Amino acid sequence: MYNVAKYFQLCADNPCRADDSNNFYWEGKFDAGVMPPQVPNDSLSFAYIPPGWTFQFFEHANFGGVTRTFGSYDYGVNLSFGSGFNDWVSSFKIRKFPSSEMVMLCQNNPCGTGGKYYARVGNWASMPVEIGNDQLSFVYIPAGFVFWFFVDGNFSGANMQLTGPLNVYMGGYDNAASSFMIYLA
Ligand SMILES: [Ca+2]
Ligand SMILES: [Ca+2]
Ligand SMILES: [Ca+2]
Repeated sequence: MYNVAKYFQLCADNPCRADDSNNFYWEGKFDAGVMPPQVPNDSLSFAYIPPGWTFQFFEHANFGGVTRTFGSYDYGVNLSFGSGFNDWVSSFKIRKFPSSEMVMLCQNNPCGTGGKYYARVGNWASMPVEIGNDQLSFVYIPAGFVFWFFVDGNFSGANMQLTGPLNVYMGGYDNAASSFMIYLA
């Protein structure tokens, strides 16, 4: 058993098998275009993500199809796969947070007068209340972060991926964003 908090643990069963026969352990950056033998294609049911790291998983091999990203800068994340994602993952990427910086979203441009929201990594199917739907006007994206926004909710409609470091005036997409994802480049 690798009961060490710094290792990723990916399990084909949830809860993970106590004898580790179907568990995969990993430390460090990793691009897995196909699943490891311990956790075959479309079998992943649980992931432990150590603090300071992110886990981005994909519907198809070689980083294709629908994707989501989870992880925290500050604490480990126990991720039980459900709601359509159980026994579904076919490839993944592991990334280390480049810094403690966060993506800053602003309701107004300039930022000072309206709502602000700070985010590191994750999947926002609708906009945080601090910003509101169709009100995003400015984003600061630190180096290493990718901000992917959509003009409709639940990650649909016209969309754009922006890689930091970047200060973004939303331009033609001012007051248009309705959902977004943040992952690490
Ligand atoms: Ca499974
Ligand atoms: Ca799949
Ligand atoms: Ca606005």
